[in-house]
This record gives sequence, C-alpha cells and structure tokens, in this order.
Amino acid sequence: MSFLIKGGTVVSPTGPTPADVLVDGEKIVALFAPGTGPGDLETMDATGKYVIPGGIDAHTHMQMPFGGTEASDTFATGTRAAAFGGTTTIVDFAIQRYGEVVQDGLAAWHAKTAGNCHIDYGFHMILGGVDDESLKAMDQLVADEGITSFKLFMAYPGVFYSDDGQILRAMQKARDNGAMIMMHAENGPAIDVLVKQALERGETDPYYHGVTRPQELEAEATSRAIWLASVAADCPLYIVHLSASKALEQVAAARDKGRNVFAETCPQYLYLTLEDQLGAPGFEGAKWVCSTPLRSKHESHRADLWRGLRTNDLAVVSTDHCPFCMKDQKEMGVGDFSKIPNGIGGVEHRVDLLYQGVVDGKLSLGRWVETIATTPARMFGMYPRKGVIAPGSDADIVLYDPSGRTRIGVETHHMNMDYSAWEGWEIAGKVDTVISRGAVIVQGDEYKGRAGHGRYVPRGLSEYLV
Ligand code: DUC
Ligand code: ZN
Ligand code: ZN
Repeated sequence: MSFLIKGGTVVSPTGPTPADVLVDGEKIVALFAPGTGPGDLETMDATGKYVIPGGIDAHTHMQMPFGGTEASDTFATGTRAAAFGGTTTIVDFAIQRYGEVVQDGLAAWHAKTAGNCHIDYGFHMILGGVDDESLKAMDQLVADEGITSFKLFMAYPGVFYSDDGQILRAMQKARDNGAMIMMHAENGPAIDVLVKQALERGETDPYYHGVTRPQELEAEATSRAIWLASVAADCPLYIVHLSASKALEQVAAARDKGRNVFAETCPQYLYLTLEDQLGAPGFEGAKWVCSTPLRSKHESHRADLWRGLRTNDLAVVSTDHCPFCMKDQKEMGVGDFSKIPNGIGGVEHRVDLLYQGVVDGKLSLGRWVETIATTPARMFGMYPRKGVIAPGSDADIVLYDPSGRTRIGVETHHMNMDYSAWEGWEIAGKVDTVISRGAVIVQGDEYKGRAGHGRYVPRGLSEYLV
C-alpha cells in the first residue's frame, strides 16, 4: 500500500523542514516539497505535526532474569508499550551467563522474541564469562548473527562481573573484529564493601542504594574502562547509563583526544534525583532503585548531562528499561536495599521526556531526533535502514503533536508495571501516530499493531569507528 504523509514538518538531525513523505509498502520512497507529491494517493494529514523517524531504544531488558526475579515486561508487553511511546525499534540484551555457551544464550533470546514483538528488535550480547570459548563466539556473532556489540560489567561481582584481564581480552577481540564494547562502569567490588558497611550500620532504606554507589566509583570505572580500551589499541567503547558529572568528565576528556569513546544517558538521570525519588519516605524509594543510581540534586549532574547531550559527549538517550513491580518484586528488598531488584521501566516515555527538553530550551529539535533515533541507528549498525526519513529507509515514522500533552501514570501506561516512575507528570507533546515498516500501529490512543509484526534486525558495525 502507498500513502502520502502530507502537510507535516520533517525533523532530521539538521533541523525541521516542511515536506511530504511518500511511503510504499514497508519503505519510504520519496520526499516532496509541500504539495508537490502525487495527487492520486491515499493521504495522511500531518498538518501541525512533526514527522520524525521512529524512536530507537538501544538499551532494554525485556523479561530479563535478574536480582532473583525477572523483569516484568515480556517482549510482547514491552514492545507494545514502546510503540505507544513512539519507539519502533529496540535493541535488547541477550545474555550469556558464566559457564554458558554464548550461542545458547543468544538462541534463548531468539526463542523469547519469536512471534512476540510488536516492533523491530536487535540484540546486543552480555558476556557473563569471558574465556577462550566466548571470545571465539564474539567473532561468530559479528560475522554471522548481526550482533556487533557486547556488554561487560565492572559491577555485580558473582553475577555478570568481569575482571580487568577479562575486559582487556574482550576489548582486544573487539578491536580485531570491529565490535563495540558496551560497559557498565561502576566499581563493583568497592561498592560491595560500602553496601556491607551500610547494612551493618542499619542503613537499610532504598536511599542507601544511591549512597553506596558514589559517583567516584562510576568515574573511576569509566576512567579505567577508557584506559583499558586504550591499551586494546583504541577499541571502540560505549559507556552505558552514564549518570554522574565526574564520569562524564572522563568521557569528555577522552573524546577531546579523538578517542573511540561514546556514552549514553537515560531520562531518569536527566530528571530524577537521589533525594526526591530514592529518598522518598519508607520503602517508596525502591521504585527508583537502578544502577547506576540517581544522583544528588545538590550537585550539577542533571545540568551537566543536558550539556553533554548538546555537545555530543553523550551521543544517545536510551532507557535501560528493566521494570519490576513493587508487589512481590521490589518488595524483596524490604529491610535490605541490596535485595531490591535493580531497574526502572521507561521504554514508553523516552521520546516524550526528551521532547520536554526541547520545550525547556535544553535541546534543539534536531538534537532531539538525533539522540533518540538517528545516532542509535548509526552507533549500532542499523543506518540508513533505521533512524532517518529518507528514500530507501524503512517506513518507521512517528507523527508527533507538539501542541498535545502527555500525562504519565500507572492508570494510562502500557508497561507491565504496578507503578510509574513518573507518576502524575504532565509533559508537553504527544505521540499522535506510529508507523512501523509502513503499517500504522498506533493512532491516537488506539492500538492497531500486533504481536509478531516486529522482525529481528541483524546489525552491521558502528559507523562511528575511527
Ligand atoms: N542496571 C539496572 O538498573 N538494571 C538492569 C541492569 C543494570 O545494569
Ligand atoms: Zn548496566
Ligand atoms: Zn541495562
């Protein structure tokens, strides 16, 4: 089916331009100056709307087994919620646990997703055990499976943790095969000491989750990862969920030297704080227990992160969507914050929350689109198939209403969570229509998509490598 999206303003990283967009089947086939396209086609009226590439959330954990439970969104519920929020592609993390064959972990993630996803999806691979076998598997995943990025953890000793020697070996392998190393940069062994000491002092509330993960331990790990990547002949390195000013300083310094170092942040770090959310009365703060943690409002983290997004020291905004319900899940940590499953759900709200940054004068329209769609596509080898409105690209398109408003809350969201981390927030802008590979999947508040529409996206190498 062909149709013309007429009367809207197409937004690309270079800014807004009035244009009509012709979709044929699953692809965008042409852009026209307003009113100059073919007249005999079905049209979709985009008057007053921004026409943007579908959002790409490059960091999600659907139904991830973690912290003694499993993330509460399945691939079906989570990708449907993502669609409601204007995201048309996710890149989730398949997991190899210590002692497991990497390809078996990947097969398990293909089994979880098959027939269940409402939008397109790719995978990064978490390496829980770096050894000769898993290093060999990295080559095979890059060459044959469309998986070109591998996440390592400097945190969570005994779970996903890799020591510096393992990290260096994986980085050397990535330097050889062109893959990206994604790093959870927090000094896990040092954090474990602080956690033990806090619990011994009777500091058991969720607030202490933040206190025991100080920014210095994020900055130190970020710096160490950058130096290790340097030893590995400038292996491409992407710091995930960067939350702290001092960690950002490390990334900025490396980038100033032209290093292959990139970073993402997440909406929770741009808006929420240690005191106001994690420090909420009683056990309430458990809703915001995630790692890296929310940072203090008395320091300059949030302002620094917004600046980092403007200067490209932060290239991408992802969600680290890892939802857990309060009931039976977060509650596991009543009386001991270290037992609260780590994670916040937000896959539905990223596009809107970042648009609020445009309204607040913190980001340009072009930078909004770049950080939520175009750069994730280029960073993770999906461009120009995804992340851009251009002839030949997949027709993943969002009509965004800048005069609409979005109210966020558990009553209206579509994620499988019994609370919202953003309860009661009312923000500017609203997703109006969502198109995934030419199919309208959201129109207003109505859902028109289906499980199984989403396809696996094998990815190429990052475009940013120097
Ligand atoms: N951090 C979280 O908060 N959840 C999932 C994994 C992670 O690194
Ligand atoms: Zn992480
Ligand atoms: Zn994560």
